[in-house]
Amino acid sequence: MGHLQDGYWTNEDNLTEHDGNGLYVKQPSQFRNWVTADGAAGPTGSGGFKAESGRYVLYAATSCPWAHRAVLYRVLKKLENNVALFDTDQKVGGQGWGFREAGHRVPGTSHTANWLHEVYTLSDPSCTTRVTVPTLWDTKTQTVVSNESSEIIRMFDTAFAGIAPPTPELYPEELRDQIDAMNTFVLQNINDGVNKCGRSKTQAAYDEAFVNLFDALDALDERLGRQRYLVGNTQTEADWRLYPNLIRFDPVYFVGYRCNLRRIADYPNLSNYLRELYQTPGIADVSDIDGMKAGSFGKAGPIGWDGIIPRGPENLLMQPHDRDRFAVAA
Ligand SMILES: N[C@@H](CCC(=O)N[C@@H](CS)C(=O)NCC(=O)O)C(=O)O
Repeated sequence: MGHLQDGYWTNEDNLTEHDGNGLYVKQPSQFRNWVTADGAAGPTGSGGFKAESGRYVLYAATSCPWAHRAVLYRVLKKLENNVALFDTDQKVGGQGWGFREAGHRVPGTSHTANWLHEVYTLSDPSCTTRVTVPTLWDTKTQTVVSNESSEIIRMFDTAFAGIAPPTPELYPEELRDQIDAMNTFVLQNINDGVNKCGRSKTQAAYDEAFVNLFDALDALDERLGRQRYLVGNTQTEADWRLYPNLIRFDPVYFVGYRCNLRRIADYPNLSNYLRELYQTPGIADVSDIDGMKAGSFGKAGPIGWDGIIPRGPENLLMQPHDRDRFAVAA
C-alpha cells in the first residue's frame, strides 16, 4: 500500500517494511492519543479526549485482523450505540483504504472524503505516515485519536464504563502480568507471525516464521487442553487478540500466506476454543468470513493474485464446542 508523504498521498510503497534478512517488520503507529473517562492523558499522547457517547468514530476493514480487534471490542463492551463504525475497502488503482459510499461525510466536519488518508490530513495536513485501520476519529476536535489497535481496545475496555452497559473488564489489574506475557508471545509468533510467513521476501525468513508460528500454535493447543482460556479460566484481552488470526487461519492464511502445516481445524483444543469465541453473542455477526476472503484474495487485496476467491473451507464454527468441560472463573 502507499502512504502519506508530507500530507500528500503516494502509491509508492517505500516506507521500510523488511529488515536486512527480508523479514517482514510491522511499522509503529503514528497516532497514539487515548480516550479516557475524564479526558486526562493516557499512557502515550496528549489528553483532551473524554469518553462521550457519539463523539468517536471507528474506521475499520473486514479483512484486517488488527481492525477486527477494535470491532470485536465495540461488541464485547456494548459500545455500538456510543461509537459509530464505518468499514473501508481497498480498490484496484485506489489510494489505500477507501470508503464504501463515495463522498463519505467525515463526522463532525463538512468535508467529504473518498479515502481514509483524507481523514488523516484533516487531522494533520502535513503528516508522513502509513494510513492504517483501525483508526479512531474524534468528531469534536476533528483529529485522529489513535491508529493503534492494542491501545484502542484498552480504551474501549474501560473509558466508557460510566456510559455503556456494564461488562467485565478484559485487562483486570490482577491478571496484567500474565496477559502481557501472553500478548507478547502471541504478537511475535502469531499476530505478526502470519504476516511474516505471508510477506517476507526470503525463504529463510519465511522458514523461520513458519516454524515459530506452528510451535506457538502447538503450545497454545496444549495449554488450552488444561484451561479454558489463554490466561487461566477467565476470558481476557489475550483471547480477543488471538481470535482475529484464528478465525482467518483456515480460510485465508493456510492458503494465501503459506501457513499450511496444519489447519486450526486439526487442533482439538484450538478448534473448540475458536468455536466458543465465535459463538459468543454478537461475535459471529462481526466475523464475516466471506468478507475477509474477499478483502484478502480479491484483486485489490494483499494476496489478490488473480482475484479468484477460494470457496472453502466448510464453515463448522456453529457446531457445538467442548469448552464447558472447564469451569469459568467466578
Ligand atoms: N499498528 C496497527 C497496524 C494495523 C495494520 O497494519 N493494518 C493494516 C491492515 S491489516 C493496514 O491498514 N495496512 C495499511 C498500510 O500498512 O499501509 C495496529 O495494530 O493497529
